[in-house]
Amino acid sequence: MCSALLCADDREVKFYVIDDGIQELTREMISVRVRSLAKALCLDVQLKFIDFSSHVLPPLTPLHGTLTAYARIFLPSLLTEDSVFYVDADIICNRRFSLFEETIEKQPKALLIGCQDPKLKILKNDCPWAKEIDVGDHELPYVNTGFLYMNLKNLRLFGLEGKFYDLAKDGKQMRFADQTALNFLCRGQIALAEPEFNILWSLGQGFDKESICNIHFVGSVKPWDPALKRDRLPQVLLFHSTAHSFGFESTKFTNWDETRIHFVFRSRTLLRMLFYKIASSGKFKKWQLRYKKWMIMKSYTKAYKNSLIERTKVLRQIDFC
Ligand SMILES: [Mn+2]
Repeated sequence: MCSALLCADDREVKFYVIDDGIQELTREMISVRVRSLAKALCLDVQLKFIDFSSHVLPPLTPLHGTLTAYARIFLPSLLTEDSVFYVDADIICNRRFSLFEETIEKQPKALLIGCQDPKLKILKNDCPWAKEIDVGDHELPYVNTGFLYMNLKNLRLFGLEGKFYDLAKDGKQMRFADQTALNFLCRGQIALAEPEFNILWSLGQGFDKESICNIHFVGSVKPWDPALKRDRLPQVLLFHSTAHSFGFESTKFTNWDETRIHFVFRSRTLLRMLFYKIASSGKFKKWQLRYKKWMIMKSYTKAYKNSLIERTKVLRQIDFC
């Protein structure tokens, strides 16, 4: 939320937090942090927690153990606004929201605007109802629903919730929860935005993006997960250093100099596999460690540069209370 605030261009920002059982203390902490940052940035911020825990849902496939992901499908009735940016809690925003405006203007009728999912790409790759639709629709772009512009006005007219309830009745497994449902239901009425608004970065992956982008920590294990043993992964470092820069106390964040690496090496390319084979033979332990450190450092610094470079300029002037 703090990172999203820094990417806002309007003086007035309204946040709605989908609350599916956030603890009172955490809610307070979120309010204090967001309000103090807004004050420092001279922004007028409103913050509301929407209780989703009492929402009655049909039997659904959970995502990462909860049904909260489906909440965005109900935003047309939970909110009164005409449109909203939906942003997952596992995203660090770096890209100004105003850069999205041109896309919205070009696609006034679209129900949703999102970024194409780099892995799934087209509808047929995640569509349990593929047999019931036109073959032509199989090739429609498939978006990741972590970052979405939702035209709530049009979605109300479209009757999204009613359509979703009908869909849930057939009991088919929705592999990616709301994402599976939204891509199917809104097919043909989803527009694409620049991929930089939602760059997926899962644990174990390197980072090679050159431009300022929103970073989405996908996967069931998140960089802040206390159960995560590998706490020197670039994603973990980026998350904690970002939290640190916003004034959150972060026990895990340390400087590079202090970093000791215990990192399960993962690689896809043959060359790296070969290198690993040689390096793990014991003779080359020193090189193996250096190589790992270099890999982590490269990914982390690249992600850090591409994400915080603009923000740190602002943060230096902020005195957190
Ligand atoms: Mn997510």
